[in-house]
Amino acid sequence: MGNKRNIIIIVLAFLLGVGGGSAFVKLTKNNVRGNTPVQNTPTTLDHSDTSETTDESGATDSIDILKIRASSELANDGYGNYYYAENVLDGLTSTAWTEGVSGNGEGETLTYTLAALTNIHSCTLYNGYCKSEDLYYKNSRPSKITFIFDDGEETVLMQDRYNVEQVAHFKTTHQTTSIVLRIDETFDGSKYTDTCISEIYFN
Ligand SMILES: [Ca+2]
Repeated sequence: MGNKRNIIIIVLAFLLGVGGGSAFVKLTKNNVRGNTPVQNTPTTLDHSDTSETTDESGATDSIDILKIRASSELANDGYGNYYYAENVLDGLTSTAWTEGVSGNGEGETLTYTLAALTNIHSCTLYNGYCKSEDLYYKNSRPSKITFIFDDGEETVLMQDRYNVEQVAHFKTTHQTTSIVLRIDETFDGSKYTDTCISEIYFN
């Protein structure tokens, strides 16, 4: 009888153990899947995601360009050189956006559509066609540019320097969902009236 009782106790303990074990597993899965408490637990990643990309106004510091559109683009030259607006975003100083109207392109624009309300502090720009020094001076390059944001505009004077990064720090941090860059005035090219910009970054 004593042995039988012990066996029953052992079997009951085993069943309880298995049951308890499986309940524990389910609870764990539920915690992972149901996950509100888990996700709300601050982690380094979650913290940096929220605190570094948005401020109190909901504007983000990370530039996410949905679309860039030029008011005009010079047609390709038939030798494999293209002058798309996107050339200012490709990381190459050897490619440039070139406006495509007659004259030096005063008034021509690049329009950026951003994914969200974004803080814009400055613009970094490679002026002119930086594929070579010869091409830089043969083509025109902006001497004055106006940047138009949702909350206002700023005009910046450019330097006439080949293959040099120029940084324009805006007077104020602009909060905007779009940016229009307008060529106001140019340094004239020695051979062509096409105005070029090789690279543009916003921060
Ligand atoms: Ca480029």
